[in-house]
Amino acid sequence: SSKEAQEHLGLTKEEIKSSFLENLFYRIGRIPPLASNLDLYSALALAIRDRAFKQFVKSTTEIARKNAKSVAYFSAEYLPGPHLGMNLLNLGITTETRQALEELDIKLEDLLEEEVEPGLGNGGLGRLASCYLDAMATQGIPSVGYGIRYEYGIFKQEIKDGWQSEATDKWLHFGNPWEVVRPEIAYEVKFGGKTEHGQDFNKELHVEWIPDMKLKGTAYDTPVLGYKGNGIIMRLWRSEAIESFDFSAYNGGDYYRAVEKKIRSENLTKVLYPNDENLSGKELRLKQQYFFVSCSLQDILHLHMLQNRSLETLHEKFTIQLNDTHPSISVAELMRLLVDRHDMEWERAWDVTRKTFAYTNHTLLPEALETWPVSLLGHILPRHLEIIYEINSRFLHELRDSNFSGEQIASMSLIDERGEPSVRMAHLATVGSYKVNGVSALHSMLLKNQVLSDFASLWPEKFSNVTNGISYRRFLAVSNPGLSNLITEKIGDGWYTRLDDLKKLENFVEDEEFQQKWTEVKLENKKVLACYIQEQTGISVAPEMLFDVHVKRIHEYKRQHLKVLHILSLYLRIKSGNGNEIAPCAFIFGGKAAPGYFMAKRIIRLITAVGERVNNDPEVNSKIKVVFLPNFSVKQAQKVYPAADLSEQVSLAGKEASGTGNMKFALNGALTVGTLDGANVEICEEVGEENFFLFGLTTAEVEAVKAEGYRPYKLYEENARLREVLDFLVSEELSGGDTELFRPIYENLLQQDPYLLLKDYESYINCQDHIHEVWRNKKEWTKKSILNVANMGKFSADRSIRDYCEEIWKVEPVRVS
Ligand code: 26Y
Repeated sequence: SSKEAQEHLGLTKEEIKSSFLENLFYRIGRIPPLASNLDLYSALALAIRDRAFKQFVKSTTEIARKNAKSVAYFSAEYLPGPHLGMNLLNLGITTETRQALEELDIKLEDLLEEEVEPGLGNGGLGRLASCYLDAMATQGIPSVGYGIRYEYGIFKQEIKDGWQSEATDKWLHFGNPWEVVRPEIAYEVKFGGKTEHGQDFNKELHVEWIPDMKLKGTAYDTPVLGYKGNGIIMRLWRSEAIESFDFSAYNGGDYYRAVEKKIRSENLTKVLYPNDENLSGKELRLKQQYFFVSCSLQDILHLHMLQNRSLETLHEKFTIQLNDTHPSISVAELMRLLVDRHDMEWERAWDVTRKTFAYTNHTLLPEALETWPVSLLGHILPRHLEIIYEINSRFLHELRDSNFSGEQIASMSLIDERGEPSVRMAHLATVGSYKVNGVSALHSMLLKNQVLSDFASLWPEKFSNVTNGISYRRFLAVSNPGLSNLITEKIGDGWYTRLDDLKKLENFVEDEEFQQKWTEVKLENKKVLACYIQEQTGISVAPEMLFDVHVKRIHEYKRQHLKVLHILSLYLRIKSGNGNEIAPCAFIFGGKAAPGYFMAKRIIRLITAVGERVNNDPEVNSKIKVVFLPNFSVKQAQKVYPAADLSEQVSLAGKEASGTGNMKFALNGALTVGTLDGANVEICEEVGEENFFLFGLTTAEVEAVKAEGYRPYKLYEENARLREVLDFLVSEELSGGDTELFRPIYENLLQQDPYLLLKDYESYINCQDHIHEVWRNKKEWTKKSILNVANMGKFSADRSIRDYCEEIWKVEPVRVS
């Protein structure tokens, strides 16, 4: 019976030990003396995965019994990070497992190091999706995370001669103990061909889509545990050929052609696109989006019909959250499934569709708003293009009846007719959803008043904000045990489920013994990171230095190069003998550049060049060090945040939708230097301006500067010290002779400077001088650090998920023990 099966899944030390050994023997085929760390890790992971599935089965049984409303989170990206440590925490068996392994002379920490993380996303958006699965599971929200099982995730970044180079991410190479394949859960997906409009036997109009290619998506499930209780799954689709082998071709003797079809089908989910800004007209990318959306929607309709009689109540049992526009073809696909496959009338279907989807926007950057050329979309998805035109024609009709001008109507249309006609996916998502939200207060305001302002005036109640949040169980409890234990000693462990509890730390801010321990923990974490840096880059940094950290995707709008200008200014100051005020500091960078993003790759080269110069100059290298940590990932991030003193959040105001790294740093006691952008605004509000280093223009000031006609060259001429720094960029000294190396950056800053580095320069440098002053007063710094952590309660993903549940989804938790 299932009860018996689950009795093997106990949580005592003895039970964990015996099932670990069983898994090692029966599933890995090894005994401890002959096993590698990878074997041991795999056996432990399998033992833990079984326990995670047990929680999932319990939760699902209860949800089914109640026929409760569920959330389907649609995301083309996930960045779950390593599973093992989190699952142990969530099952409450970290100590028991450590002891069980110790009795076998195995160190848990060694096994944790073995795990290869699934890099199935680019950055913030993918990581957010994973934080939300964690929070939904914790709160017992009936939910599934749907996505794509990329065989190769985000590329592995290596630094060669100072440049980024990309290698494939073979994350499945040694197998994946966390997933279970479900060959019986598979759906057919069609592409290309044509449509035929005719009448069915009842003389009803009927559309038939005759594709020229079909494949199937198979489900791969990974359990995601909540803290001490519920379990949900992340269901990722892998593309496969419908027949694994083309028998007619094979029998005809053409073995090669028989296999070719299989290979072509499997290509679809082969690799994640490593871009996080524009990706114009990539056919395979559109196919990926449609593929996962179609599988997921078919799965949802199937699950709905198991328990309900009609698809007309779909929106009462499911709500689907679109993580940006990447899954927004869903709107047309659900219409197709309801109208063409399930014979629902257009109006009914449209009503159900608009009550089912909600859309989260993650960017205001015009170049990042997705559009698909009409010709491409019609070629790959002919029926969907017809449906989009039908939705659009009805929508524009509605607008004509309201008081919109012709110009407004053209700008709201789902089709952009200005150049090559293309479909505006954000408009499709907005029209097809019952709610649209941004990801921070500032971003939601700008979304409503600028990017989608006409839609907001048409449907004001449709727009809302849900400020992003993070999994602090991962980014504090698991990754920073030193600080976690210190916090728990003082205020108990209630903060594991109620982050607001951290507020109690304010009572101890003047407690000198506590302050002392606080700095000791940070120093310990810095020693660990210093070792890791040494190992990874060969650069030695002293743990006593101020660790000034800038980790995130490399983008001009995020302004890593503003940080570089600051470093160069310090370098020149030290060289000219004016460096006494500068506290010893290590500048630590990390982040990937999209492989085709010229400027971003130059910026990486610039950082490594500055590093070579600075780190090898005995006149400066006792004062400053510059490190570029290759291959930033969730796993690496968990080593970095706990050791940071200063968090760099320096995007141009109005450009960073939210940021979530900013939250992870502050939660680990780093102080932030930042602009009034994204969630920085709210972090600053929570921790207090006196505990946050603000600089730079506001969004309104940025707009004013641009409206006036910004001329960066003028600033270059006026500010001698800035000029010295910029000229150093193209000096032989920095580039080792190749003065053309950084000229593109130099020219860009002097001619256009689209992200106003020169405008914010003075304010940034002054702010950094102030930071060094505060840093020298250790007690002052420590108090600010404690107050930052104490006021991070708002930024818990648990709170974000509660907001989504209450204001958007109207979904209730279903809890199990
Ligand atoms: C269309 C394709 C090229 C594409 C792929 C990935 C476009 C965008 C992306 C990823 C965007 C992303 O990561 N956005 C970030 O989302 C975070 C979570 O809301 C925000 O905190 C962060 O400010 C935003 O840049």
